[in-house]
Amino acid sequence: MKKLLSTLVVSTMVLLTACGGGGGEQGKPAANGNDGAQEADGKSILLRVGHTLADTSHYEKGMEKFAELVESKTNGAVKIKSFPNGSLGGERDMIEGLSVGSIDMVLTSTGPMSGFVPEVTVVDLPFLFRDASHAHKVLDGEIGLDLRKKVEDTMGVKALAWWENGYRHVTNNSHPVNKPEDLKGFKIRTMENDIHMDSFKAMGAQPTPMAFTELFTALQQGTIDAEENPIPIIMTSRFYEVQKHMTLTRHFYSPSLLMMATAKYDALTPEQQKAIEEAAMEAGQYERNVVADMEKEYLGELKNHGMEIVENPDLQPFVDAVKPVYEKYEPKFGKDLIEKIRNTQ
Ligand code: EAX
Repeated sequence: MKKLLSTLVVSTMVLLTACGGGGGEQGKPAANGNDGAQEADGKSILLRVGHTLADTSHYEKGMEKFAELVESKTNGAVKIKSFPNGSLGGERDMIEGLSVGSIDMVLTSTGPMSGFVPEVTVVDLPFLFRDASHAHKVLDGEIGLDLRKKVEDTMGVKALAWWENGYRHVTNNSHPVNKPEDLKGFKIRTMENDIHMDSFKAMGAQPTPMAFTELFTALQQGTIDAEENPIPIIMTSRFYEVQKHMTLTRHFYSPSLLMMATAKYDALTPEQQKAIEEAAMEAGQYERNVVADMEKEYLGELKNHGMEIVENPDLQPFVDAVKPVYEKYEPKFGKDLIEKIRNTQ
């Protein structure tokens, strides 16, 4: 019932947004027979992409590049309109919306995917990747392709490309965190992801799963003590206003997936489909570089905003603390796959 309700809410929000979005009439057959939404000119197809981050975020910078590439590769026949700030709903709701056709495209982290395609959350295991370039090699290789295919087969959507959210770090409003024991008793917001929740339980905290769209208010009201997110989000979603401390724990590498409703994809010509796929890949590479630049640039700015940052914690105690998570999930994902990921050079 809850799921149905949330889907109805999303559909209504999308319809209201769509009408208010000035994107032309919803559903009017396109000049080339597509059933996509029309631009006012009645010639081009408008695809709406939802995400939860700020309009100054790495996701939005990637979206700007994606829109530019799609328009140039299709000579203006297909246009992209980004809806940041969770304006089309939280990630779980938008993912649901893809499957019921109320959302054209979504850029989401894999976090909330555990309820849809549990297999894809192998990438959410703690301390799995050596660094971002290791993660890129895995995601851009055979393993990443298999995971995208798994998403497509399970959900009946197009999983266009791996983008990046980034390495996640713990923030809190109480004291510096130098070791797992310092997390004891923290009510920490996590994504709606079993691995993330089990990891923080193993580290001694009390995980509270919550949609990103509710997070800032929960921090502001103090209903949770801590959260974890990449540096670009802590900056562009202004968490420094409600979190005093950060420790660069790098406990999860958080990839993102750009997905598209199959009906919208199928309504495009083969040339337009190829253009969308190429643009998604190229914009994803661009967006990863934006994350790297923001991580360098924003650490100093967060200090200027008053955050106290533990930059080089000893991570070994955190790695040791989450060993039970691997004992629990290795049988689920398969030891071979985890070893294959770890050994990718
Ligand atoms: O995908 O929910 C989160 O903490 C994510 O980092 C955010 O929605 C971007």
